[in-house]
Amino acid sequence: MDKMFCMQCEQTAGGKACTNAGACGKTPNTARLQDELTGALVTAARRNADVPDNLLLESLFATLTNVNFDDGALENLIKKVGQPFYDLYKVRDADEDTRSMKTLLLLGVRGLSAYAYHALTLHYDIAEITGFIRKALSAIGEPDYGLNELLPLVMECGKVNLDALELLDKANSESFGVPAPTTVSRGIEPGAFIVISGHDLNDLKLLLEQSAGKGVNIYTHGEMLPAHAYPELKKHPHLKGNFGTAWQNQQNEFDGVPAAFLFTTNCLMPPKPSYADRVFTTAAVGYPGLKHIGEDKDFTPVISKALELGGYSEPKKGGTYTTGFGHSAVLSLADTVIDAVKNGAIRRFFLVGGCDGAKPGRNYFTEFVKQTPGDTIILTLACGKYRFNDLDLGAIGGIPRILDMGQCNDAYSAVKVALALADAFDCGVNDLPLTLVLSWYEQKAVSILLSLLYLGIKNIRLGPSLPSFISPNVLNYLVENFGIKPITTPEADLADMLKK
Ligand code: FSO
Ligand code: SF4
Repeated sequence: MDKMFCMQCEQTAGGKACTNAGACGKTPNTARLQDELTGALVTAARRNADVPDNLLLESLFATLTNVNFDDGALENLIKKVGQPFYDLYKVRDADEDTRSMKTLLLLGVRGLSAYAYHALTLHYDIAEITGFIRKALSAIGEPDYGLNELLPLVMECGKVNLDALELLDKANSESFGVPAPTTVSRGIEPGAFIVISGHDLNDLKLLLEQSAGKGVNIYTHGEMLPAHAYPELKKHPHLKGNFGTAWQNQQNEFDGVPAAFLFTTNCLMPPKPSYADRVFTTAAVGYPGLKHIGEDKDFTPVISKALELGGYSEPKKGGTYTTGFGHSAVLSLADTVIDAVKNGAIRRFFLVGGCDGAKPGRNYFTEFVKQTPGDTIILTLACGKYRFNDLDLGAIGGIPRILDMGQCNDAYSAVKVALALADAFDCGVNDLPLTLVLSWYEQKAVSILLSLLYLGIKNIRLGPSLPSFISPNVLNYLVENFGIKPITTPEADLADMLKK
């Protein structure tokens, strides 16, 4: 009972697996309950048992890194699924490559579930997506499946994840308007305020509506920054700006701040006692002792807490960020971009995106971007952008050199732009002057990587380290078929990329 086995994220202990306690703060009991919940979902899928879509997605979401640490909430989900535990250790007894592929499939499905969950929240039809999730979970429990059966499912996971991202892109822009380039203040005004983190734009919308006229300002944090670009969200005058940076800095950035904090999704870290009394969770997120906002989405306790704390009495100065370069904003510049490529003003695009994390090796991404030559454009998305989105790298013909395309789910925007450029230049995506340099941390990044592989995108650089659940043979397959490479140094990698 005091042992665990979890290797699902990049900060896993010793680069191998967390076996005594999670580096994320997860206890062995929480890890056991998450295994049990996953096992119950596998059994349900194998028996065709009736598990409603919202329960299926919320349960998988609750097993993602930095989402749910609350044993009571996990026990409740297990009870609701109501199926006996399929012992995941059976999967762990399989040969190394089968284990690796089943893990890749499971983690891809977990990431996919998070995106599908957001689309479901906005009432979009996810039946085909959940149909695939059930098929994949059933395959994970299939004792006779080996590489031949699992590889097509892993690729299908990439396809279905792309479908989910496309659906979510449609859901977000139909619900909140088409995102447009927006400058976001990093300063904090005097008075009560709430900081909202995570990826759920609908939670932000509800919070903005419920807090309107109550004397409380709202600031985004981490992956919520791109919310400022959506017309239906930014129309609220009390959505003031962005507080802090990426998720892994929260324990320092929240320390002693007189504001309420709301976590709508990952990435939640164990809160310090100095601010735990003011942190709230909702949806799949949970942590023992923190107040949870239930399905009624009544954010009154969050608003009351912010008013009670009162905020700062003096303004806190800060610079600005620019966000909102989704596919429609970038493609509205298509003619300028195409001309700039043709006349040599733009030599190459780099997509430097993905997750952030605490490892010092992640400075690579800051250094990489700093060293990119002035005739290159950096497309970015997800929380990894905080490594460099405060840099002023200037512009090329009026196009800023750093274009923030949004959250991790906006990877769809990057794909759409890449496909449109390939079309305009009458070539394949792999023939474009485009290199992908991705940072990964957790399972959503795994599902996005699978989508890129499904699209046949080659020569992706991946860092800061390769996933520990990839066996040598599976890695060989990825290297031989997709040319995936680990990052080395910014100097060497840039020299290699610019040779092409
Ligand atoms: Fe980051 Fe966390 Fe969006 Fe992730 S906040 S790390 S890949 O959950 O989802 O980019
Ligand atoms: Fe370790 Fe990551 Fe699992 Fe947490 S989620 S227990 S840090 S591998």
